[in-house]
Amino acid sequence: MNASVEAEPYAYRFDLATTALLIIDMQRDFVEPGGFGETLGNDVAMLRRVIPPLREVLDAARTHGMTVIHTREGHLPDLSDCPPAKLNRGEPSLRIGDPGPKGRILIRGEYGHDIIDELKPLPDETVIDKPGKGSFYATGLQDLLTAKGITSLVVTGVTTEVCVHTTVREANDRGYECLVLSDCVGSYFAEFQDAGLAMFSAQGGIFGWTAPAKQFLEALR
Ligand code: TIU
Repeated sequence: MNASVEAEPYAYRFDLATTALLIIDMQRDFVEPGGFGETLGNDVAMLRRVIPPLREVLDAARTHGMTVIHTREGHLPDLSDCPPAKLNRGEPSLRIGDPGPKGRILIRGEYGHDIIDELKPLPDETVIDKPGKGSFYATGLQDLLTAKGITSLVVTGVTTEVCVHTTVREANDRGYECLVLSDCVGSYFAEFQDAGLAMFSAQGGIFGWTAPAKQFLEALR
């Protein structure tokens, strides 16, 4: 099925068969109180507002049989995949790997590292574990997309200017057509949300397109 979304800077056209919904890092550590995001000094309420529209988009994607891919940022229990530069940056109250209220912070297998219940992956949906901000760095994402014939990505998740931006930039350089759903991505900072969104579609779509969830849902009807 071919569809067209009213978007910035112009219509985003895609084929459902070659498009994946990418949900970035909707993990308890980022969006629930007591996790990594809060230990960095952030207000998680800023991110929780994306949950309802994202849930609607996920339901629609599942109904239409779209490929759905979730990512999680995190590290091995021995931290061998976490560079000291990341571990020590910012002198946080709790470091990656420290025991926190949701288990060891940002460690694979811990409760806080997993995806929130509202967006829990189904058994047939891929979950990509990534050590960095980008979803392509040190993961099997590109091989997976190639194997599935995916050329377009509808991108959602957190945070807009960090993992979402890094991923879209990586994807853009690899030739993927990215649509970022503006109310399904969130930042701890209102000004970064606005600027981050504007950056995607500026200059004729330098990194891709943006549109609110309702325009994407409309296109699927
Ligand atoms: N701190 C922040 O804004 N983000 C991250 O650390 N990771 C993601 O964006 N997933």
